[in-house]
Amino acid sequence: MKKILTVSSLLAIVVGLQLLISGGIQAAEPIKLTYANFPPANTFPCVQMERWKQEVEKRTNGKVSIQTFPGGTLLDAKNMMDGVIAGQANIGCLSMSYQPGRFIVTNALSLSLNIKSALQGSLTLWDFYNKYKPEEFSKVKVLTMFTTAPSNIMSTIPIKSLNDLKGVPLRASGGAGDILKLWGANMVGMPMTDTPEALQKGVVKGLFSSLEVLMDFKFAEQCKYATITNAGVYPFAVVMNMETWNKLPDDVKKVMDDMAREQAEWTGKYMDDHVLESIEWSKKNHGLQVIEIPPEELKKWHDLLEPINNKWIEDAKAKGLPAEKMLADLKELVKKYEK
Ligand code: 3IO
Repeated sequence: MKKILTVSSLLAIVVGLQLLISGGIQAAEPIKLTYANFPPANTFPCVQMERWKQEVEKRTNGKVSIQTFPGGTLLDAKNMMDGVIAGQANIGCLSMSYQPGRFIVTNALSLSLNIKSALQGSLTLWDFYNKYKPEEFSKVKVLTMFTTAPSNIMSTIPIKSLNDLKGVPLRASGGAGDILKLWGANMVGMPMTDTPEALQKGVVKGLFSSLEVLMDFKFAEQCKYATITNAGVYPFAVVMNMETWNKLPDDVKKVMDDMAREQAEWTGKYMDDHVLESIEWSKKNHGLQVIEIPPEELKKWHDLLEPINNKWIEDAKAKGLPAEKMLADLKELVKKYEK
């Protein structure tokens, strides 16, 4: 009896110790991942980054630990994709508009599609990406995608008509930039992160993007006018280095895969709410004037954008893509997520 007790208690000690050690190793040495982002920490791409980090750490019970690098401290706006492919960061968040030719399929989100909200744009983009799994993302693991809310003109001078817009230097990028050009503005292409300085120096008289930047970049200090055009969203992707992904345990991969669409939805909602907050903040603190174009006039602005979609079809076809079918599918998705 005494001997049996000893053997079983010894066994219990051994098993207990093993659990302790493995648990201890797991707690002491989580899988560490770096996550690079280009704009400042308070802007929406970084807010969604922190939310993703927290949820992944929670849902993997601390098995994964993510170190975030906002403000271009690890990779900047234009190096994001190549930096992640090269492994300079494990994860990166990029604005596809900075390399329009590189992300031709998913940049279709910034065509003339009448997307009304970031939530609608984000869910549309996520489904569209999954339907076509475009070549341009084959070297990375895509963790999520989302879009901004529709773009509007923020400017230091009031813009109430197409005539007012003629030749005015305004910052935009990619597909949103093509929209400004068709409206006759003097489009100046640059990443969002170069815009504060360009505005300060007077190189541009405003910008064309989603309105939450009035507050987050304090553009409302200089841009006292917002002309509501609701045209063109900017698509974003969060990508992981493929080797990093392949080495992750299956349970961690599952947590990340299960979060992908949810993260798109979360970010879309956050953006839509934050745009409203930003408009109120800008009115209250900087006397922002919101300029509404009469509907029949605004229709003319939107009708001018027809060539954008046709040009995309031409370019996509030249790359051997089923462009007409893709655009038809994209329009279907936009309709599906209208509500
Ligand atoms: C954007 C980019 C970085 C931080 C906040 C932002 N809000 C809207 C955008 C989209 C845009 O204009 C861009 O350059 O990607």
